[in-house]
Amino acid sequence: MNLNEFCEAFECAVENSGSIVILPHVSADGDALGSAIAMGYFLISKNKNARVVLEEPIPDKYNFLNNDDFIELYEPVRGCAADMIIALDTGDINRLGARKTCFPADNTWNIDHHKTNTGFAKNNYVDTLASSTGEIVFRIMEKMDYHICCRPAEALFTAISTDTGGLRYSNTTPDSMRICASLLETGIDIAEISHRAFDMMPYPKVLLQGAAIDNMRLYFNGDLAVITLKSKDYDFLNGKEEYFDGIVNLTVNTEGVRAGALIRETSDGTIKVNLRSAEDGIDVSSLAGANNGGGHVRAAGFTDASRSLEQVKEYIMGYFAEIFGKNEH
Ligand SMILES: [Mn+2]
Repeated sequence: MNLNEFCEAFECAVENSGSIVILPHVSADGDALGSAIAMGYFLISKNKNARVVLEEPIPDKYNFLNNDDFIELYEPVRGCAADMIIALDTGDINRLGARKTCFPADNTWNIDHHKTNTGFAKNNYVDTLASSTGEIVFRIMEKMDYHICCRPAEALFTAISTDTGGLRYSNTTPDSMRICASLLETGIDIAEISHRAFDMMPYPKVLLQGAAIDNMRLYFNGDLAVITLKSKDYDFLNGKEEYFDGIVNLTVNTEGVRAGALIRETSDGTIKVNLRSAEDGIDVSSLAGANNGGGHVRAAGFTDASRSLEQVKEYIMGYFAEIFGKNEH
């Protein structure tokens, strides 16, 4: 289905629906939240009873997007039934978490850019060349003659800029930049949005970075960086797991490092491993896959409930010893 056909069908479905629920994926990131919130403003402008229903509370760093009462937390008792349901930035139905029970067969819509999208809705629009779902949502709104400004413009800029690392990652296209340029023309404060989305950190996260750097060691002449953290090393987080977002990048952001691992003990004793590779020739998803985890060539992870932190570290060192062809502990 091309964009024109999709928009025609989508417009018709919106017109014929009174209540519409918008679902971003679990552990919603900037793209999922920004796209969903922008879509909420759009549908409300069409006088629809629209709600964005989230699996978890909005992470602190994106709280600036939470300006309206149409954004709510999922409550199983209340459910999220509606005339029309739209999943955004969600590759497969399990990424809806508990809310997948509100995803019936009829009048469901799936707008996404993940290559792995399973087409789980009745109506699917998946553009794998788009940098972000925000970019697709922008195009849909443009086609439907919505005047994008203010809050929806901020939400879409957040979506596109976070999925492209501030228009720096290889998924950034001339189109992503053109769309961001037109969002900028609406008068949004991109310095403020970027500061909140990329630079600003709550103090516990600053402390976490410090702990991670303190516990990072280099091996194999600097080819591999490993951060190990016991749960007592980060008890100041008070369980805010979202602060771990991006911490593993400290490994491959170190000059010369070709692969990195963050190995940490969680409060229930299981070990969580985040892996990064700085080159396509080192595929960390195969290491993750061999341990019932998953991910991409350069970013992957797994959880281990049977081994200790030291054992997992030993195992990972053994794996990379083969890749880097040296023996060192
Ligand atoms: Mn996305």
